[in-house]
Amino acid sequence: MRKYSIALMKGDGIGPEVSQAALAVLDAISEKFSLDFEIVDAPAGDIMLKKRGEALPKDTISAVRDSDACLKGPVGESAMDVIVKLRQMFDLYANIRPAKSYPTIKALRPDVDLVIVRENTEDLYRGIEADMGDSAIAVRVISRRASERIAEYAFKLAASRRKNVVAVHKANVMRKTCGLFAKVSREVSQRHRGIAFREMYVDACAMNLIRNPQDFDVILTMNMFGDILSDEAAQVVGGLGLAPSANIGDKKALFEPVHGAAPDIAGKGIANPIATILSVKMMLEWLAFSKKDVNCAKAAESVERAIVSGLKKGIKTPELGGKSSTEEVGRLIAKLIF
Ligand code: GGG
Repeated sequence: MRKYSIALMKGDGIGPEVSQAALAVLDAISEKFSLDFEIVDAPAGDIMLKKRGEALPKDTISAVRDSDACLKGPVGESAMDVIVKLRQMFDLYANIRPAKSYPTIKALRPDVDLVIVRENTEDLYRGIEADMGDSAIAVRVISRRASERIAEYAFKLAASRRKNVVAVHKANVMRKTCGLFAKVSREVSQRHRGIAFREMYVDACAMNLIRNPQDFDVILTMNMFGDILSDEAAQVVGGLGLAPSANIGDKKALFEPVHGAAPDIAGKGIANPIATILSVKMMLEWLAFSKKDVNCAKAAESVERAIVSGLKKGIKTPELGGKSSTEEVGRLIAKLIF
């Protein structure tokens, strides 16, 4: 039986509830696919800031460093000190955010299947900001190295999908930063002649995600545009409650729902755990690839199968029109794992 150590960061707000539901699914996977997951608590977020004065304590960083993979719930106001810092610390340069239509879910179209590949380590999210008299300024960092490796990631991913990449930028206005990203994307596209490539300004992309979402396969973009477009893409296919993500580096990876801590519904038992459960699926896919573990690949397929089957049975939280609680969705999806 292969054993994996998973650093679990439950996070703030609805984080503990959705994480608990995902753990129920992970337990079922463990049993059905002979996989042993050792869950290591790795607390972080507003809750730790309040308790210990730091949102990302050193022992949590060590737990992430020593783990095979990290599963993270949403954090509240300390996102910059937790997730943005972890991405930079562990060089998790590729933020992968799929948006897919699922049966029985009200979406703009039933045939959306796209992935946003977002550069995850630089841009305005590098956090270089300063007060300047009555103004405040921010520095936007876009490097050739980071642009090239994320573009390579996007083209390689597209090769396993519908072979179509759209690079999203705003190079008509941000000539230097977006200009470099666009130029490097173009250069990388020349190395992948079998993949269709086009460019789109971010404002047009925002519109086309509503107008023709089914036309997108892989969207390649920078950090902040990717953050914004991925919330929009999630809504196109039914909402943030269904949106998972992966933060992938060469050696390490962290998986988390796209959504935030949603303090307004925390503790009510109505948060949708599917985004976190789909993040577990992405974690299993990454373990399958990085550890060459066929059982993890089979387990990943079973998670999506169980979710689809659950949705068809009406296992849904209230925002999707269902009556199930967070705990029920986790428990019932876990029962459908085979
Ligand atoms: N709008 C969804 C949300 O609040 N996501 C959490 C968040 O802001 N994470 C920071 C990031 O992904 O860069």
